[in-house]
Amino acid sequence: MTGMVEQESTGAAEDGARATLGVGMVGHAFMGQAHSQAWRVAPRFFDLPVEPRMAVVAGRRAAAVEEAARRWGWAESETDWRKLLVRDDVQLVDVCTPGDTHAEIAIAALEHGKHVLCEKPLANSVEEAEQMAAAAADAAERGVMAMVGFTYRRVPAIALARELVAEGRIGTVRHVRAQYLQDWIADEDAPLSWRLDKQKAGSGALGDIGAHVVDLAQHVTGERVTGVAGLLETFVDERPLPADGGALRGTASSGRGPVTVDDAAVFLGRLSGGGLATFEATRFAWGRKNAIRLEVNGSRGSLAFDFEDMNVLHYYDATEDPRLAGFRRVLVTEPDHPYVGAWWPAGHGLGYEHGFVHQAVDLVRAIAAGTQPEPSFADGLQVQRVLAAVERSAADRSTWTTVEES
Ligand code: SOE
Repeated sequence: MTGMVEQESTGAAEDGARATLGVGMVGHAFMGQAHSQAWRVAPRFFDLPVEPRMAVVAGRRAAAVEEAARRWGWAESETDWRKLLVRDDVQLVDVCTPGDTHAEIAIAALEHGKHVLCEKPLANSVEEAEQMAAAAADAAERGVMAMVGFTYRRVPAIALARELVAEGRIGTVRHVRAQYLQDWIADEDAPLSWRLDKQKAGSGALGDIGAHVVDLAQHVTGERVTGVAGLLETFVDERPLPADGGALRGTASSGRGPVTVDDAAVFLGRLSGGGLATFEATRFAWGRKNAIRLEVNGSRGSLAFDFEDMNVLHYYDATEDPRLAGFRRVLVTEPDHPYVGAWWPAGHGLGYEHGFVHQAVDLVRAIAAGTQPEPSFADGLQVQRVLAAVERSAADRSTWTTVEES
């Protein structure tokens, strides 16, 4: 069955026939676990037009993928992801593998008429991202949808920030200050994760976490980064080999290997509306665990967010009486805030995993409605072009570099 939602009896007489969307997920490490949780929880808290069904998870090692299926609630497991493409009970393929396999899996799935959710960054190169965006455009004509997982868009405070900018509450955007700060490899003896291997990950901090803040800056402002000047640095160029396949915050074994990606990226950007942006992405910021900081200054006010205090958005209204004006700390935990009404009573707060649930909800609703989910593969390609421009600029030693247009 291609791209369609399957009509299936739930077996519960009072429910009658209920439409389901069979999901097949590829990869079951950190992102696979976050996505599993989302597929399981989404239909319980949100009213969905179709019920996601966790049909099958794929992974290369039989014992590990069987255990993942059992633990995370997948009905079956497979050791060959290609088997998912020919299963009638899979309508959506969820790609949670390292970047070097995104293009192959996503394009094959789209060609087999499966909707696709693909982890970020979309690909390891602009060329691959172009092929993926082209495959997605073709598939969309057949009603088959593709979405890239820039999950932080679905944090309620970020969604609220976007609404406020769109409503004109801070006026014309003058500045964006965007940082993604982590410290999980600040220790020089932290093992060589696959995220430090260019072959697997494409780039380092730039693609892994810089991609998120490029997407967030563009998403919140509704603008595009049109040009950049950047620096990339690798502080530690050799590390102990991992004992456990290169998991995030994994353990080291004996032997050492080269780091082939950037450890940190710093760049300036010009926004399509004329504003200026600064970006910083690093895993060497001791004490910063997952600090995604976004500040937007406009002609009438400012907004500021930090993921380490993710239920809060700071808002400054420059039109207020100057004697009383000041940053307002908005607790984004009210039923009127984006996504929040589906969860707990006001004030009880959400966490990291909820963004993945909201992503699943928005994707399922778009598929059921036959509309293009966002961010699309074209959006993922555009972010990839920004990353590539930063790499070119850094290689040329800070030459101003225009971001290519599609
Ligand atoms: C590792 O830096 C990582 O897991 C990223 O790959 C994710 O995209 C981010 O959400 C958390 O950190």
